[in-house]
Amino acid sequence: MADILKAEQEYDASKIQLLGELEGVRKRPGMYIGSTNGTGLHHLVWEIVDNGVDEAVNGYGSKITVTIRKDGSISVEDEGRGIPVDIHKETGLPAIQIIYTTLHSGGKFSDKAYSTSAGLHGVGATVTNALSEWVDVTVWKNGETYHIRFEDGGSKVAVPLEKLGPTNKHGTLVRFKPDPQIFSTVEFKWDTIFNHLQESAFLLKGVKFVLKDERSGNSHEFYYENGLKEYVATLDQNKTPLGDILYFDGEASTIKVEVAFQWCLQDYNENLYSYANSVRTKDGGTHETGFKSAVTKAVNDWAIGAGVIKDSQKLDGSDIREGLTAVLTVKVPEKKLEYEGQTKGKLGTPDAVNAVSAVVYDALLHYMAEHKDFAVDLVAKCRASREAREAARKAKEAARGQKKTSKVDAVISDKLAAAQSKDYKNNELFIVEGDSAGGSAKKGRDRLHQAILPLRGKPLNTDSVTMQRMLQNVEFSTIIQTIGAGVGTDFDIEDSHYGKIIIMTDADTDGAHIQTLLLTFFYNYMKPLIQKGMVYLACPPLYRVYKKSDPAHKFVYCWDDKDLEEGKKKIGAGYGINRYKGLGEMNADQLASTTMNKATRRLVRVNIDDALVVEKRISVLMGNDASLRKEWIQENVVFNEEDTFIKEVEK
Ligand code: 1YM
Repeated sequence: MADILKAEQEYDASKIQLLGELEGVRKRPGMYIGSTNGTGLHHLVWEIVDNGVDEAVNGYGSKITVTIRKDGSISVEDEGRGIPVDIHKETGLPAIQIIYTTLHSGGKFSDKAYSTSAGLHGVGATVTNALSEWVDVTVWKNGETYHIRFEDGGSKVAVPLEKLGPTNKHGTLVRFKPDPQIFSTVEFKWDTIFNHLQESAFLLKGVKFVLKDERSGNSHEFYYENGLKEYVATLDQNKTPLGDILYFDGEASTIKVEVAFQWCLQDYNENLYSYANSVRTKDGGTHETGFKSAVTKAVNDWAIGAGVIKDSQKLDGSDIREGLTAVLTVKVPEKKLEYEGQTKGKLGTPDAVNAVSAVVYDALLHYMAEHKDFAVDLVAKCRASREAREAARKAKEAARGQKKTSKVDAVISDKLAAAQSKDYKNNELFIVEGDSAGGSAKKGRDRLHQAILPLRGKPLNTDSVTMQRMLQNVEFSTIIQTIGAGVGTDFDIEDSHYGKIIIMTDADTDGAHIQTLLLTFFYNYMKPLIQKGMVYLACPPLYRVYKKSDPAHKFVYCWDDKDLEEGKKKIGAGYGINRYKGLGEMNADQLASTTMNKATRRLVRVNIDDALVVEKRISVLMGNDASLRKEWIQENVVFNEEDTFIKEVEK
């Protein structure tokens, strides 16, 4: 055994090509951190935080502190054992130096059973070093304080490992400054780090995460004694729950399973968030399969056993999962960890199916037997979901039938001006605030590919009504029929008659409110449209600057105050300014050329797929504070590259 270890070590040591590896990371940062924009920048932080989290997961230390510094650096501190500082025999270098300057060094220095960073463990420290101006690492270990400093992407050991004196602390402090030559932005975002740490704290109950921002003086602590249960409570904070949050955990075939879930009324989505070894599995996988089949089987078995439904009336999984919020985590030993596809978004480990269902099935069946009132209500809700789904399917079929009778769209609503093309993917649906702007939009549109649906007044707030109520609402039933792809669990994006849904409102608070109400509808009932980035906000200009001597020919449109300053310069002396307060103030040509024409318009793509962010949005946006609302829309809406304007947004 010892010989094998030694042989492996020698093999590894021979592979160490110190500078080559760091340079490789700098040449192709995207391979390691995905991108060099703000998202990539924050990846550097996650890599270091993950190392501290791994330490905590393995039982060493229960507090992780992240501090955003004024000088553009950031530091991460844990209370674990401290990174090893002993001298590595083959190279004569301290272990910490190897850990920070070579890739693949993780395995050799760690015997972690479960690691956070999905097979990348040990690489993170080196990647962060390679992409930083400098990194300072302080280690408290064996009663001694150690320090080492790297500069220039790790290529220089600016201060070799040194002892700074005795201590009774233990842990690791890593402070680094990202290299502005690598990143398009080096500004750390409070919100981005806040959300990430909150998610980590939910997943790792009992570990305290502290975020401090020395730029603003803000600080925040996350500590969730009940972990996943509090995660679900936060996700459901704006909803009406049916029963309590259930929590089950256990271990089967060496896989540790933890799950919390709750059903809510008036929520027509399935909200399943899964993780494997603390890494989000966006595309699900075997653990989700196990969870779904256990829930379906337990609910049906209870209902049939209790005589609430007959054998022939078995409920579909999708009807049972309507309105279900669940957070599922599995810890899979490294040896068994498998992913499907390229992106590690889908767990492939076959044993996870049975491990999860073994933990969930018995526990849920038992819970239902013990809580009969809840069980009865739940089954009633599932049956109502089935009925609603069948009604929605009929509505969709009716819409399909109308399509065949060619004069379709006139039938849907006399307000809709349909697109002529049947090339649906290239068609755009403009949902327009007000009849007068709707009229201009109809005149100015590209009839082949652009359809216009004017809305009168404020749409219904779909957050606070049942699906039945929503379906009775003329505005929304028209939108559903116009899009033609169903609604709720029955929604099928393949059937959408439009590749882009564009919300066009005035640039004022009423307009922002209408946007929010429409987005709430799309989020609640046609979520795939948002997830696939098919929902947009139109951006009408705020000003038109013209030459007083030739207003019809010499003018520019301006979208914000910076544009306005440039516009004034461009037009020169003798300029006048039109300020557009609403879409209705533009004529058809103006509206078309500024807001609808593909070549000249600006669109923002709505990009909301983080559930925690969405719940925050709902409390902010449905509240009464219009300025918070506006701020949120500005922060969380992405300007789409394809549509000429780029604004990066962190999630
Ligand atoms: C703020 C960052 O890196 N903490 C940390 C890292 C490590 C250890 C302890 C550690 C691990 C082991 C033994 C072991 C290590 N990480 C790596 C690698 N905090 C931070 N605290 N002794 C200490 O796993 O056996 C190697 S050691 F490579 F994964 F980065």
